[in-house]
Amino acid sequence: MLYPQSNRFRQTIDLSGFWDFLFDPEDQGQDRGWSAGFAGGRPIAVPASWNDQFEEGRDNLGPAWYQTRFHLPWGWAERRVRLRFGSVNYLADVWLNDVRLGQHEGGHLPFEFDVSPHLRPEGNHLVVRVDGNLAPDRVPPGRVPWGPPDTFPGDSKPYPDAHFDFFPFCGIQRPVLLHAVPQEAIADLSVTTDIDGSTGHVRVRLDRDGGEPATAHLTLRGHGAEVKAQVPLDAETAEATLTVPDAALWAPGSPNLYDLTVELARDGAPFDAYTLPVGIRTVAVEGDRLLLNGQPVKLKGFGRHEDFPITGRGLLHAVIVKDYALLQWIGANSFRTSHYPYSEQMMSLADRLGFLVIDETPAVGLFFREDGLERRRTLCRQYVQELIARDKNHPSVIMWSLANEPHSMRNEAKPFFRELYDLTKALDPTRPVTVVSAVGVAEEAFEFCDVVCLNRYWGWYTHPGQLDEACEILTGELEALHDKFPKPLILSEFGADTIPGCHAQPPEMFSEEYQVEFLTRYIQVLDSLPFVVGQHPWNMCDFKTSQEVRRMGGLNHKGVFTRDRRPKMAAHRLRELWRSD
Ligand code: BDP
Repeated sequence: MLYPQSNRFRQTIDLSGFWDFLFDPEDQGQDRGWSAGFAGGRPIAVPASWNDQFEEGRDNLGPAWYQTRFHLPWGWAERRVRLRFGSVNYLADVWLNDVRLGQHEGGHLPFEFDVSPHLRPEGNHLVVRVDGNLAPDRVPPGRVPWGPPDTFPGDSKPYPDAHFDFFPFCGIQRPVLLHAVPQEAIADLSVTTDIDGSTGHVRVRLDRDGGEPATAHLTLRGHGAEVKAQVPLDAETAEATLTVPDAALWAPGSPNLYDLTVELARDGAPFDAYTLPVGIRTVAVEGDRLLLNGQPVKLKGFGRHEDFPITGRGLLHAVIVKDYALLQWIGANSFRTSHYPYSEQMMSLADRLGFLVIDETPAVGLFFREDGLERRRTLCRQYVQELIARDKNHPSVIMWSLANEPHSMRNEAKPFFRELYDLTKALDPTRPVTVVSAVGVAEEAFEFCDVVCLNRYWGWYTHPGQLDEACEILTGELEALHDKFPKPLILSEFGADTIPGCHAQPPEMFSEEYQVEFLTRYIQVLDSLPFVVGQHPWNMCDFKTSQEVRRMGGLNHKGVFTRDRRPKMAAHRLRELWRSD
């Protein structure tokens, strides 16, 4: 799925701004004809979560209604026009000029409609109903009936009752774009790269709308090279390989990108073009090593969240820039998109700035009881397909994560993940696949996953304040895990809640000193085990959660930066540790 762009043949406009908004407490909006437009709405910012924009919005998960009006720009009459939503959490129903366009389930992944037949030159009326409610058969789930074995010891019901540890922000959280493309457009490009000595190979698959004879002209430019290929088209798909001698490879520290331009032409007259940044690199697992461009690589970075005051999970370009600046400052080379796909803007900058990304689906808090299992399976399959369609061309994406901390203790979990793993590999055989687990050696999905990702909190939720014991258990456990699954291992979460400004000597829980000690001791263990190829403390920044007794001030305080991105002592410590090697 190509991100919309503007060029000689394409044009994109962003419908961001102030829309009208209304909660629908009785869920009667549709009966009242709101899909054709409603009166009495209040202004709301799009994109942004709605929860922190008004007093009564925070714990209200909808349904709610959005509307906006727009005129078509000059010259769009002959074009095909698509309407694209970057992320609507959770369930979106969309109408244009009172014509129902469709529904999309699942926040964090884009969806679009061909709206050409429904457009008027002026006075178009776009209406969206958004339902952010939590339910056991949604993914991620919520309002899950209480009880073991699907709840971890120590769990208590949060409010709102999410089955995951971050606030269930709702609304239109990423841009809504209108984009005009030619009638016979380039529909998709899929790029994979390979390296042979110093030569790079860029394989391109082209999908297009319409199968009339035409020619595709491909040009790869950058780093002093200009490589061209010409492919006659007589079907809807075509493939070509571009060979780049002395390729400038993509890697953290040298995020070399080429521009691939694909132009379609007939009888010498071009009628569509698209330019995609391409990074030439390989990623592979060999024994218990993770290889980037054939060289062992170790990940240093964080699990994160898209989370910021007022805007919630809404796209904020400045926060993205700031976060990358902090990641660079601290010496990180990677992050995981815990616990859902991040914005396309975040992903493009990862390509540009050279970060390695573990790209995670929205499957967090999965449980495997019968109620709703089939629907959760269908949704997980959909998310894998949508995520790979969206992110397959990013060189920064080095691994797919199918889920975070599924409650894998039931027999149903293993075949569930086997199916998802096989689907992922069929869609993208080039990248390793993982499941981020909290159940250690009991995680049966590790048998077939390419990389073992484990989250651990010894010294926090268990063995509080006892870091000697914590590190002893951790070491033994990681070794046992490696004996059972001799694969690369990433400690994908470890951390301690820390109240900024709280100090204690000797260190004790919640103090900045304890977080420093905790992360330092864990990292010593991880650095001593050669099969550990990644260390991702939890979390980069403090982030908002539902209310519960463990979450003081409505925040998870495991950030090494505060929610407004100020360093705690641990940030300085990590910087010393990570920048010295
Ligand atoms: C892990 C979860 C993460 C939580 C973290 C914590 O993967 O989402 O925020 O624990 O408790 O279990 O801080």
